[in-house]
Amino acid sequence: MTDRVDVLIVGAGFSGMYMALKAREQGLSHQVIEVGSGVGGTWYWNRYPGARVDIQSLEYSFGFDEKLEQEWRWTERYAPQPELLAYANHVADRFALRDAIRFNTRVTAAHWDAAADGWNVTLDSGEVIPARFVVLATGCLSVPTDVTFAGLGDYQGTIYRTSRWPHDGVDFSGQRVGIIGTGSSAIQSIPIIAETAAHLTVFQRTPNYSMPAHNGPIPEADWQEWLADPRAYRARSRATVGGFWNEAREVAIAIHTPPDEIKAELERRWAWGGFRILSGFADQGIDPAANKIIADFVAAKIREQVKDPKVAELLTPKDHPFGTKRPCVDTGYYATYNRDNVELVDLRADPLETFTATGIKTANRSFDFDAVVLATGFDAMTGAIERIDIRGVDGETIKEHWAAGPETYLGLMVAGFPNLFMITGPGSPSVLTNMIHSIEQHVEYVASIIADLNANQAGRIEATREAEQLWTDHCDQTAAMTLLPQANSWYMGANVPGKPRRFMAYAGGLHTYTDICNAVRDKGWEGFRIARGDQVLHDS
Ligand code: NA7
Repeated sequence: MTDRVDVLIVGAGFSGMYMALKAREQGLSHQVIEVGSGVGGTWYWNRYPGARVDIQSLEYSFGFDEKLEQEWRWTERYAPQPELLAYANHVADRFALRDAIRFNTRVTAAHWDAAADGWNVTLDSGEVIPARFVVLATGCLSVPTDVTFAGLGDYQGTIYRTSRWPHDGVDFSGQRVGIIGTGSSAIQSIPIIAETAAHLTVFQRTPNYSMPAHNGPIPEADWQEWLADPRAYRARSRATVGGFWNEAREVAIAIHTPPDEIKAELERRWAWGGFRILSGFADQGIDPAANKIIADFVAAKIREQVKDPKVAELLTPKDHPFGTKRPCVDTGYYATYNRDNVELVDLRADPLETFTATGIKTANRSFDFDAVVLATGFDAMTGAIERIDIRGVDGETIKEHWAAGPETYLGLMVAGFPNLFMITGPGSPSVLTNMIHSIEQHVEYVASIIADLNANQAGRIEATREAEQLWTDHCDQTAAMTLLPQANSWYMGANVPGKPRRFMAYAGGLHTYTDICNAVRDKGWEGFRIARGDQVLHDS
């Protein structure tokens, strides 16, 4: 058995790296275990063409260190994956984090050891590392779904997954390419693949809403506004629902606004680009009538961009309200369907039956491909956590605990699993927000819990079952006030057959969530049980 560490961190993405830094600042021994061969998490794995961030890069960056903030310059409004990965590597180097990270290693199990008030963490090498605290920084979209298509094994061409893209890239020149999926990964990669492939066939099951990024160099005015006072800019962003600056108009109600005013406001936001259109009217996410106004506006924009009205119609979502599946931000997505070498296949009308040796057969047609790209998504939020054999105080696994859907306290802890923290876990608002701001909030909060335990010589903290139930109910009720549960989205677990349906994120916003966390702390860690050996120090 290896020497015990204070904190074992699973994952070396932005969460894991920042957690390691916080552990070091507190003088805690720590070890990061990372299955990839480098840092960066999402940006390490998702190297598909066109991959880029959907939040302005200015804000999609750490705010904990002013020098880091001043020395890093993003080249584009929405940074591409190579630049985001370079940033992750820069953070690792600048804060000398690599020595604490063991790469190419997977955590397979973590079992609670009551006698030691800690965890025995097993690696795929068989090595066991005892740890006082375990922090799961495993990411929300890190495990691809186990999609199985009939005949997949017979296919003689090359299969690529957007989330497991070859590190040296792929040259599609002259190739006949098929792509399955029209989520964010597909919507970002389709325009780029179409530029080089001889022919691209897009297999769409559900159309998605996408807004233009209007990407390019960061406008000077935006830089100046940012540089004038990044602290104030970030504080303003963190005080919003989404954790990014989007000119939210919380008193603007679409159903009480004259149509010409609505149109002018939506046009202005469309011209700015990205997610800004989501925050123009406060009733958009809760009132079907208001939502339809915005959805109709975006549908008209799709029709404007796509020359063939039949294709435009197929690309227009019909089965979910606007914004209830994660909307996409694109560069030239819809216009790509005006190219002669791109075809859209509607899998609802012509279902995919099987892969063949040379391609794909749908009910009505056969297609030959040199390569097929699977942009089929992730076992979101719970996938990475449930794949580790985590056994708590009663020997129950987290997967068993979540049999009816994930239940957590504040998205940070699970009852019966002491000293085990999740960063951006289910029940956190993270996937509905600027991920970096959520990560910073979670990591700083978890670090403050550990510091407080150490200051009081406490050995153990766990969420009470009552607090977990209350938080889970609160998450369910908050989501139910919105239109979000109406979509068959990965937020709902609907993209994974057999996965329990529950809206997995906290829909109350980053600002509200942060206030709740601070109130919990100010009330002496309400909802947590804190103990030293057999002695319970705090129970509420
Ligand atoms: P998404 O958004 O989950 O998209 C996956 C896409 O793949 C979606 O269009 C799915 O259609 C489609 N899909 C999945 N399985 C199948 C099968 N079996 N047949 C046909 N089509 C299928 O994943 P992404 O990687 O694009 O994006 C994930 C997140 O990353 C994104 O939301 C941002 O937060 C960043 P469906 O909609 O299920 O009918």
